[in-house]
Amino acid sequence: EKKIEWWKNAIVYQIYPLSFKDSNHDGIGDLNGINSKLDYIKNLGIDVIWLSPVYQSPMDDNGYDISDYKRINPIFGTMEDMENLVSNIHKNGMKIIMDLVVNHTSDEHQWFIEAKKSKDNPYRDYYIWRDQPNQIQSVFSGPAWTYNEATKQYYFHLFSNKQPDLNWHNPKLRLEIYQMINEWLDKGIDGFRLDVIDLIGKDIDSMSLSDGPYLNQYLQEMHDHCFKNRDILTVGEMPGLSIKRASEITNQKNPLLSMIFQFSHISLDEIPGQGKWALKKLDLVEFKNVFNKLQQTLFEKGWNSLFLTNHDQPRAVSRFGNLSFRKKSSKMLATVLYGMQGTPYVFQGEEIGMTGVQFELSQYKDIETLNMYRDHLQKGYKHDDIMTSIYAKGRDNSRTPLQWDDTQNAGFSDVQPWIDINPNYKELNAKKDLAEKDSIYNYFKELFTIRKKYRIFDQGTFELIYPSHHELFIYLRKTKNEAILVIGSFSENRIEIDLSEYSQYQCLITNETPIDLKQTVIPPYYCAIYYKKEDYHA
Ligand code: TEU
Ligand code: CA
Repeated sequence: EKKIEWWKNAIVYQIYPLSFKDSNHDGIGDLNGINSKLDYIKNLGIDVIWLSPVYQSPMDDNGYDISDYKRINPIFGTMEDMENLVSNIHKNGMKIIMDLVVNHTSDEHQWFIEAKKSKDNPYRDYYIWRDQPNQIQSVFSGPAWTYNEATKQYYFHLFSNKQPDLNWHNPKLRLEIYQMINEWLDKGIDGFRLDVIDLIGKDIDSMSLSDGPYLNQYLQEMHDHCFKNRDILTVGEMPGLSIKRASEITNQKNPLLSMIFQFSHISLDEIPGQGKWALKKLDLVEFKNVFNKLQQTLFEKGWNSLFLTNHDQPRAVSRFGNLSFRKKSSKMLATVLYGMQGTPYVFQGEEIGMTGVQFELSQYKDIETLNMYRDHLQKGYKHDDIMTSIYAKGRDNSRTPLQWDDTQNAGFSDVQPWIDINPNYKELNAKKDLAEKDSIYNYFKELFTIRKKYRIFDQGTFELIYPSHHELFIYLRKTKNEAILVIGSFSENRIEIDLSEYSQYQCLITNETPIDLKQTVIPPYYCAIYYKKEDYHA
């Protein structure tokens, strides 16, 4: 069988360092805290750790506003703590990819401090300046332009006004970025997650932001200067990219990136065109159709990531599962997601079914949430309606500290953390989960073991079964000599369905006692993977 690239069936675990584990009693997660939990991560069956940014930053957007790409933020530790962590991750047979945020810097980056001094400063054109703003709005509410008194021009920032967008049309800037990327790769890290990399080809004046006219040119140049001759994993966060473009960018013949984060499947519970805060009930058939399109379009062409959540999204079980069936639906979501073709991503806490929160407004920390609250209030929205949207889609849902055990502060820290702990930590924590026979962690671990044992997961075809069913997500994957049937129920009711044609398949894993497929009833939030070895047809 042809050898496949290691990152195709590697399991990636995303760590949001602020909220993972505090080791020096300041209530803030840090590098040495991560180091103390490598066994927990390794035992889950993780191959790669994706570390959200730990570079020097004023933390306006929790590190996605970088003021020095070459220094570690002291709140997370020192450069030797970082080098120590990288070497321990490697000693544990795992790899580490870092978060590369190069669409913008912090306004406290030396380049911007220089650029805003005068119009003829050598760094002026590292950023985007105009005499007059256009209509582009910031993702974090308000205009995407801020006036700079000293030089009487506006600068562009798609995110906060402390995150000025870099001017990628400037070849000098691009070369400095490539040099920085190579410095990190030469330190021995194993790749990058590239933050909103779909934006670097933007053309401001034609207001073309995501997937702009220069995207392929700059990605090709970055690939040729940095990634080409290295055995690394690069995953591009590309919220605005179509599935077809995703296939082009990751095309196996000339891949500009190993894979991408595509977002078509996690914008289905918002009113189309009105953004994430305008809530709409998820239609499972739409959800299934998007995954089907992703699987078909990328099959034997490009490569995809498999994720349901991250530090920007709500908790998976709160959004797509059911808290009255928290354990079963956590396992069901993982089974349905990771049974597909692509590289699996687990966000910290997903492996123990952590849930979202419903805080008081004063407890929220995320700039996106706080700006949105003020903006919606000004537009006349009612407090309770705004809070309903924040409970459903606020990023802090996924940023509360990891719940290690039921001691004070959930074992995350021995002092008050930077953000409050989810009040359910006493009954929902890693220690308790691992002690239970129906542990979610141990289910994920078993699922990943199975995923590695059978090649069908990274090579099989994909076909929806009962595609128009509104409560069951069932699909069939096949190679010439194997087949698996993946079943996930999104319903709290028992469902009648005829799957008798698969009654010869054997159950590999399930979230309760396996049902015999001659039966016709699927229990609430049931999930399972059934397997059959096809006798070889010449
Ligand atoms: O997120 C980019 C992005 O698309 C976000 O705007 C996301 O869709 C939104 O926050 C959902 O609510 C990346 C990082 O993941 C995010 O944490 C940063 O805030 C953002 O870029 C700017 O760097
Ligand atoms: Ca700390």
